Formats: sequence, C-alpha cells, structure tokens
Amino acid sequence: MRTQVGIIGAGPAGLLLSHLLHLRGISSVVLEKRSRDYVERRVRAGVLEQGTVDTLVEAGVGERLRREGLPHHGIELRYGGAGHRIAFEKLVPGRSITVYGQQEVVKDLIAARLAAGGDVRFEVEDVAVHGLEAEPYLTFGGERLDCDVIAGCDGFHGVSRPSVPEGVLSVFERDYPFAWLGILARVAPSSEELIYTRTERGFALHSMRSPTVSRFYLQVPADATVEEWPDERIWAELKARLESVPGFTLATGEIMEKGVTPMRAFVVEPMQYGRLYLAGDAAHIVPPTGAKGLNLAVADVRVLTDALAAYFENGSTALLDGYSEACLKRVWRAQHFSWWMTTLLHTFEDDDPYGRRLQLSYLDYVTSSEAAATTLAENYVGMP
Ligand code: RFL
Ligand code: PHB
Repeated sequence: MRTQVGIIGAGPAGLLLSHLLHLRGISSVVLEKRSRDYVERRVRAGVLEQGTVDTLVEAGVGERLRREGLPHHGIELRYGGAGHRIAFEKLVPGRSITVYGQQEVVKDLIAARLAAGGDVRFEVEDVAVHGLEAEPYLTFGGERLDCDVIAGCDGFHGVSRPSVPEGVLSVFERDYPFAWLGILARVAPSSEELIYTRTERGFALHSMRSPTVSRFYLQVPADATVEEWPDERIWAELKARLESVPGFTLATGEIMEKGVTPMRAFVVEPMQYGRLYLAGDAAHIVPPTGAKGLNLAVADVRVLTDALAAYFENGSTALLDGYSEACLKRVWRAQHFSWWMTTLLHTFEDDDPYGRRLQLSYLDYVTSSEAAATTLAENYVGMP
C-alpha cells in the first residue's frame, strides 16, 4: 500500500491534516489506535480561538460549528470576593473565541473525511515507524504503508516521538504539583461567560458546552482519583469556590462524565526528524488553563499543510525544513501564557504569604490596567 502522507493518530491534528491535504490534492492514510466511537466521545477542550474557527470554516467543516458554537466576547476572573470581566470587544476589537467541544470538531472532521472517500482506519494495532532517514514506511497489524512523509499526530503518549533516535530531540518540561478534575454536567450554565476563579481552596473553572450542558474543572492534588470525588463532594467544592461572590448561585445537575488530567508542560525541539513531522500534542503540551492545546495543534497543521503542498507541488523543501522553527514561535508564546495563567490562578502548597500577596497584586493589576488586561485578552483569543 502506498500514500503520500502517512498520518498516525485521528485526533484533531491528524484528521485536520488529512482533510486539508485532501483539499490540496495530496493523498493520506490516517491510522488510529482507538475506535471511532471512542475518539468521538473523548471529552476534552472547548475553547476555539478565532484563527481555529476561521481555519475550520475555510476548510468547509465549520457548518455545524457556526450553528452550534457559542461565541464569547469576554471571560470573568473571580477572586477576593469579586468578579472582573476581561472584555474582548473593548481590548481586542473584532476578535473573540467560540465554545465548541473538541469531540464535535473530531466528529465533523471524521464525517468530512469519510464523505470524501478518505482512508481513516480505526482500531489499528501496533503502528511502528521505519526508514525516517530516506524511505519512510509504517507497519501496523501485519500491513505495510509506504509514504513520502510521516506525520506524527499521535498525541503525548504516541509512538512517533519515541521513534526518533536518541540525542536528536531536546526536551523542555515542567510538572505542576496539582491536577484538574473535570466534569460534564447536564445543567444549564450558571453564567453566560467562562469564569476562572482563584480561591484559598484552589482554582475552579466554570465552562460550558451548550445551553443545557456545563463543563467544570477543580484544582485537585496531583494524585487525586475520581473515586475520591463522589458527585456530592464535587458540587460542594464547586459551590465553595465559585459562590465566592455575593448573589451568585451555582446550579447543579446530573454528572455525565468525570476525569482527572495531570497539569504538565512539555516541548520537544526540533519538531521534525528526517521524513517525520510531529504536530499537536505529540510535540508539545500545555496546562489547560490558557485553553491553548487544541489551538496549537490546528496552528501546526496549517503550517505543515503549506509546507507539504510546496513540496508535492514543486519539490521545494524550504518550508518543510523550516517547519519546526515556524511552529515553535507560537508554541513558546502559548507555553508562556499557559504558565502565566496557571501561576496566577492556582494555589501552590509551598507558597508563602509573600507569594500569595504577589499573586493577588498581579490579579489586581490585570483587572484594573487596560494594558495588562489587553495582554491577557490578546493571548487568550490567540495571537495572529
Ligand atoms: P490527541 O487529541 O491526543 O490525538 C492523538 C490521537 O492519536 C491516537 N494515538 C495513536 N494512534 C495510533 N497508534 C498509536 N500508537 C497511537 N497513540 C495515540 C490517540 O488515540 C488519539 O486519537 O492529539 P492532537 O490531535 O494533537 O490534539 C491535541 C488536543 O487533543 C489537546 O491539545 C487539547 O485537548 C488540550 N486541551 C485544550 N486545548 C484547547 O485548545 N482548549 C481547551 O479548552 C483545552 N482544554 C485540553 C483541555 C485537554 C484536556 N485534557 C484531558 C488533556 C482540557 C482538558 C481536560
Ligand atoms: C473547557 O471548556 O473544556 C475549557 C475551557 C477553558 C479552559 C480549559 C478547558 O482553559
């Protein structure tokens, strides 16, 4: 079997890459370890930057996103007994975010690939990467797929990054001493906009998916398990953290999904080796506080599509050679922003009273200075 681009992973990065390549007349095969049902149900990100929405709409997969996505023109920062709005319409005119679940993006992309006769294979076992220096090919479940280029879109735990020879990649990473417990609940959101809350009990986030489904996150210890968090405990803790301003009542409902996500930052440089190009979480992850992971995956794929199109259309390797450098600028901006939001809003066990005062002083600055608020807003909606 032969294709131009062998893609490992049917997450947002792999599926979008396959779709964009198809629009440019380039063939690909996507190999995914999990079932279609599993990837379509995996609850993860929810905030799409303007640039991500534009990419999906221009690629013809934004019809349902436009209909069902919730445009947001601000977020609330809540701390010290008061809420403060970061108003995108004033600070970054014309730019906003859209709340639309990652698994909805994945569903839309799978539907588009299958409608166009695309080759997306689910439940594929033992994918392995070979011949990266000259003649790349993939093996899986007893089959062989020859290709010109391999795209490693298989997330943080995939096989593509570990297949690069030792000593080639530099790793930059940071583990945070806490995790996020995330839930999806059948209840109307108690706020029209996202609320990022800092309290002495820890961080909490009120997000949403639709007018009838809400999404919440709680800062929990790094070793927390869902078993330790029965529904009543989750609602009590969310109320204790979010009902920290007078007059705000959190509506509760049936919890449909629960999960614990470690908080970690990770980057490899370069994001390529020989004929292998890494995109999305395979190359970098951020703590979710800045809502950047999915958006970075989409940005990588945009760059990689242009580079591959130049290569297949006229044999030019200049863009492919510069792929990693082109992506890493945005990656490091998002790393810094995610670290900054995380540091600003979470409680750290080893924080002394001095550290807490610094945190509160910075929150006061961000919520009172237009310059500081603009820094937050332009990073949150996404740098051009
Ligand atoms: P994915 O989505 O992990 O997809 C990788 C795919 O590869 C498959 N795979 C393999 N396939 C074949 N062979 C193998 N050996 C394989 N190993 C793995 C996997 O099954 C999977 O289908 O990576 P991708 O495409 O790079 O997309 C990245 C995003 O998923 C991720 O960055 C975001 O979800 C991060 N994130 C958020 N990003 C945002 O932009 N905004 C947010 O609001 C946001 N919130 C979040 C988040 C991530 C979270 N979790 C659970 C990590 C909230 C949470 C809680
Ligand atoms: C989400 O809705 O899942 C979400 C929103 C904002 C974040 C992270 C996750 O910063």
